[in-house]
Amino acid sequence: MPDAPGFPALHSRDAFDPTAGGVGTLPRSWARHFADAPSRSALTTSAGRTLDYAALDRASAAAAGRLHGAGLRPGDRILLSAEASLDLVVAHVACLRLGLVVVPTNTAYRAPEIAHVVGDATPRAAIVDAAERADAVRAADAGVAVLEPTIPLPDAAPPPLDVAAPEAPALIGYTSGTTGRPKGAVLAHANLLASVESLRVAWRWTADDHLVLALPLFHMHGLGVGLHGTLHAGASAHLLPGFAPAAVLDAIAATDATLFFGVPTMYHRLVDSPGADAMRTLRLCVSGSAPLPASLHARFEALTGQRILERYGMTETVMLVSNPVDGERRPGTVGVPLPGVEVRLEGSPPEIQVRGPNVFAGYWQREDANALAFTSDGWFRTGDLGERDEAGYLRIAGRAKELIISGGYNVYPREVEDALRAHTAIEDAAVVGTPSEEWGEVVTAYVVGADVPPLDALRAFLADHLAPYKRPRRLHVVDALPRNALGKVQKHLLSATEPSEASAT
Ligand code: MCA
Ligand code: AMP
Repeated sequence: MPDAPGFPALHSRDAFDPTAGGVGTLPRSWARHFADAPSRSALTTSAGRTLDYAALDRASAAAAGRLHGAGLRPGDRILLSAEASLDLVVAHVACLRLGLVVVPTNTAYRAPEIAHVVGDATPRAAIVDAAERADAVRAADAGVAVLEPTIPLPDAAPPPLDVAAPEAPALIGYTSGTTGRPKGAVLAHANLLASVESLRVAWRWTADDHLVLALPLFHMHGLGVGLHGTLHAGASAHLLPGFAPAAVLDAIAATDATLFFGVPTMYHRLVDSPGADAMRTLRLCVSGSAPLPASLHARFEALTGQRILERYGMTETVMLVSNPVDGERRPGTVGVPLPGVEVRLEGSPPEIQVRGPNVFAGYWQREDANALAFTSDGWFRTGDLGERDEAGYLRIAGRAKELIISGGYNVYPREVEDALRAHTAIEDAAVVGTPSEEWGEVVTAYVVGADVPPLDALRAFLADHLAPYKRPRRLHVVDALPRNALGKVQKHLLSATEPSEASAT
């Protein structure tokens, strides 16, 4: 009997149990590997650093002791905003083992974006790897203890670790969902565990796997799938501080890697890179966070022999739906629900609604948003539109929510419009996503005003307000925005007039 009625049962159902055999939380899952496989490699870097499970246990326990000695207690929020590194991983593992609630925060954020997260999540501490972001945290709240990823605090004996309850909050991921300022999706320990257990089963992730991890560790893809999945499977990952095709290909060749996870923009850059054939040796290449064009799927297969496995997820739910490892992978679809996940298509046009042990319980202190995010019978409304293809696979047919996905990063038009309207020359602004081969979509602004500065000057103006990936890459000055009788901008009319990519700035 399939988990998700209406979808073919394609994933392995090998012993799927959302509690992973009763362990209940990620820290308790990791503790099994600390005890059973101490000398197995957990993390490697291109600088030649490695951490086995025993070293990860020792280093994270020591870091947890220092954080506890400084007064941090279970349930306290701690903002983490740093480039991927062994120190960051140790800090993250320490926080979860201690029962702190991690608030991963994009390193590209500017001061106002950081101030919003600090003001909303009210962290007691922050782990940050750049002076500018440290200053932004302190400016937002002088009471936050700001630390480097090495956590340079006096040593102290840790309290009992790995004792957080499955229902206790583990992570707050900021995401806008539908509209407005980013909201914090509160993921419980049980949600994080259920999702990686489901992936372990469906993707046949074992201790023999070695992942090349070039995704940032401040979003669910790199953190909740790449890092958590690796450590849950007792496997290993090669950490890269950022994405560069040559570094990824070198790491694959040098480390006997078996897995690579990326966003479509990464695959787009890899197919254009010399030596991409090195990916041929991998067991599995996974794509997600944004739609993978079927043409890119085909080009990648021709070059590397790999049929990319596309999957679909959200910050609020971690992973939901995936193409199968063993069965047919269908380009242009995201596959079928993962073990334990239920998916239904409701309304017209049909919205994807989900339920399962991986799905969060609600947004941080946002009862108003929670009332809209869940149906009266308890399903989470993704805001994505879906349909089944002829083989029963789920295809994402569009979005009911206003969201632009550029290079796998989400951009909420409203945030960009507000920042643009703060410019004295701009009377009105509307922001939409327009197609791009490299980025999937690019942020495109339509503005009204007599003396609107050129795009470069506008981007420079926005630099104080918005992360670089949110700043428009295309600009159109128009006489007026198309509005309906209620005064609402008809954005579909704007994107329909977008000139071809060649004419873009
Ligand atoms: C960087 N820039 C971008 C983006 N990334 N602009 C638009 N969209 C982007 N995604 C800016 C840079 O700041 C720089 O701006 C200019 O573009 C050129 O940078 P470049 O060096 O080419 O970019 P990069 O640093 O190589 O980054 C490209 C990237 C990166 C590696 C594709 O965007 C990335 O890591 N994306 C992954 C995002 C991710 O992890 N998403 C998962 C969300 P300037 O010229 O002004 O300096 S989690 C999620 O969605 C759910 C759970 C799911 O399903 O996974
Ligand atoms: P986030 O809020 O950053 O977690 O982004 C989640 C959103 O990314 C989803 O609601 C989808 O709109 C989108 N997304 C994730 N994976 C895919 C995919 N494979 N294809 C299309 N959209 C995706």
